[in-house]
Amino acid sequence: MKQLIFTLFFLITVLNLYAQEEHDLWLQKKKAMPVNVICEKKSATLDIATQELQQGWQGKSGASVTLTIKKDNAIKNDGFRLGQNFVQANTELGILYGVYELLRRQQTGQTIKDEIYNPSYEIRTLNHWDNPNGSIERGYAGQSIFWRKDSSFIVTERDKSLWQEYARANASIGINGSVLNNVNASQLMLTTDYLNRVKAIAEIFRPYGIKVYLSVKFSSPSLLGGLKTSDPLNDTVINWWRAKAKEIYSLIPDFGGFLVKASSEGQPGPQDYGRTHADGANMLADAVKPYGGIVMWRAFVYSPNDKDRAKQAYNEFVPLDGKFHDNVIIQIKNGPVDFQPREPFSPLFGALKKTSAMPELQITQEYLGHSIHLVFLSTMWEECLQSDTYQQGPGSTVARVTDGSIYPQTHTAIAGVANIGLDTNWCGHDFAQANWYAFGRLAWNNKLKSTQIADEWIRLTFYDAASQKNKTANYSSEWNESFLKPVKQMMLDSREAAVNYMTPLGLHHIMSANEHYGPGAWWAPPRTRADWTPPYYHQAATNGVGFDRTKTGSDAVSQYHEPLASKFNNVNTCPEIYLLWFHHLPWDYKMKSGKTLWDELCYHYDKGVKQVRQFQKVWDKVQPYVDSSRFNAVQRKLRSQAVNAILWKDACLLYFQQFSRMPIPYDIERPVNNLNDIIANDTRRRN
Ligand code: GCV
Repeated sequence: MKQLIFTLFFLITVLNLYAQEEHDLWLQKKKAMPVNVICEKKSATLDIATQELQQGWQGKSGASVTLTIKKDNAIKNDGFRLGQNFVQANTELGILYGVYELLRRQQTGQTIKDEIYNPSYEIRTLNHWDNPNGSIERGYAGQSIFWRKDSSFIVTERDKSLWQEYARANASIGINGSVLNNVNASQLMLTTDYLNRVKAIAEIFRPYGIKVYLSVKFSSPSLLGGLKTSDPLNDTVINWWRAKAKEIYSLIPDFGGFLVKASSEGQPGPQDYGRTHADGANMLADAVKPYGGIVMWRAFVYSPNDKDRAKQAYNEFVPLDGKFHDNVIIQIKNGPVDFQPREPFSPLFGALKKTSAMPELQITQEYLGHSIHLVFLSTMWEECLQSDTYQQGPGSTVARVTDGSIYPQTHTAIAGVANIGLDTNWCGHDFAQANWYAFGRLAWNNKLKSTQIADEWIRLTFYDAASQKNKTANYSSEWNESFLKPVKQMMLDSREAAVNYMTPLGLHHIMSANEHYGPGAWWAPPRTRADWTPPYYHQAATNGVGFDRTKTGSDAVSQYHEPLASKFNNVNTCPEIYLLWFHHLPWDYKMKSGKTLWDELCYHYDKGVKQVRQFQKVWDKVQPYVDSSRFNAVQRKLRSQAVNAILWKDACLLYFQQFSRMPIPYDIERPVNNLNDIIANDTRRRN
């Protein structure tokens, strides 16, 4: 009996330890060297900075580190100057960010020289699509860490410690804002119970420099205040929002402001009252202005009336350029449709010249395999941020037209739709943590390369995690060769692999309806909005495939500056990665490779599957360097990913083959699923 109890106790302890590694993200506990921290001032934030140094110092044993707050015009916002033994900043938060950077550089073996680090964006936020009942829209890592189903508003010790861990993780990568609820907002969020919980969250976040924001429902004055209208130009409505802002700021003096999804996908908005987005946004912006708040107004708008959904945000927002108040920022998804595995950048970037614009990226993998597929999204975001809009000639990248480099913006910001939930590992997939990390790093420095981000994340998350390997003298170089190198390559290839097995050559929005996981190119039930069905986007027919957005088609190309408009318009110069986004082409169209379009499509799908099969081999081989808990979890997920990649390939090739009427090249693995079965399963799952 004694033996059994001991064994059980041992097992629980070991399991907990493993779970702890998953839970600790990129902040794995390290054995620290003694360090003497010199800091003249005292505050909650500076105490955290000191404590972090003491718990994580990897420099010379017994070294002294000075933390100094001193005005320096070369340092912007919460930026900092860093040396081997000092951090200097204008603000306390700058000191904290500097400390995290110093520790990161020590832990990842990067050089530390006297250098200034300024953030690319002033506001770096996570958007949580968390509902008041604790569920998360497009969340794949459990329930909300903020809200509970039982509507209990008691703040437990467990809540507090989780929020603190969350705040610390964010601060360590420079994130300084959290929108705590879904953009499909409930008016409930503005009621006293919820606001008091927001206050409690804000108190935990404050020393880590994380401001809280709320998504608001535009019709709240009617729904909550009982007003007859929510017309933004109506005086009683204006006063209702002013009073609400006053109430919020009396509870949370550093409240960040509002995020608004309005007149979009059935959400109420100013257009319901014949008003414009500017009327709506400005009214809310005026309400929070006295307190220094901002409004992030989303440009994710489309209606079934337009022939091309991809054009609509531009059409609605460009005429309003210059009409928004200076504490409004237009939040724009990276692509013109919806967070697809690959889209060209939204033409709104570079079109707005007198209005602050901010990128919205999606960290949660709604269209990229949920928390089942291993897909490192940093390369996708880098591709978007480094895309040239040509707004003011070459070099006007999305990064530069949003961070204030090209024209002054009163506020600069970036948002990432979070993938965080109550799962022990926060993100559902151990590698999805890398996407949270990458978002923060790019928000701080929008010029960072994905290869550096992956390198840092792997070192911080996995070094020392071997449970089966004895540490030898040359363990570090062995680890670099046998773990870091192959795993990094797998991460860097993973997004292109997903594009290959899901939507190659510019295909988009051909996923299964509702849950957006597997393939669904055929889905178009009668009386469904066309722009919610895949055939609207792929336009497959016997004469070819692809959406004609050229000048003779929907003319979406003209929303881009020259020379891009002409480049995309001409089939010979349009990058093949965007080919079927901009062109409808015959199945036997000759590609640059000399293959027909049909064959090329087949080979891309096949390549995607092969890449995932290769990832499985890479992972199996690194087993000696990973703790068994994370090893097994990732191995299982890779198996599911392979099954799903094969399903995507089979479904898309068999479906499109009905139109191409051409054989699948004979050197490609034959489908193992029947199209009818795939469609039947898909339909069954949805019913
Ligand atoms: C929060 C897509 C998603 C929705 C999401 C919407 C948005 O349509 O499927 O879940 O709603 O984008 O970004 O507002």
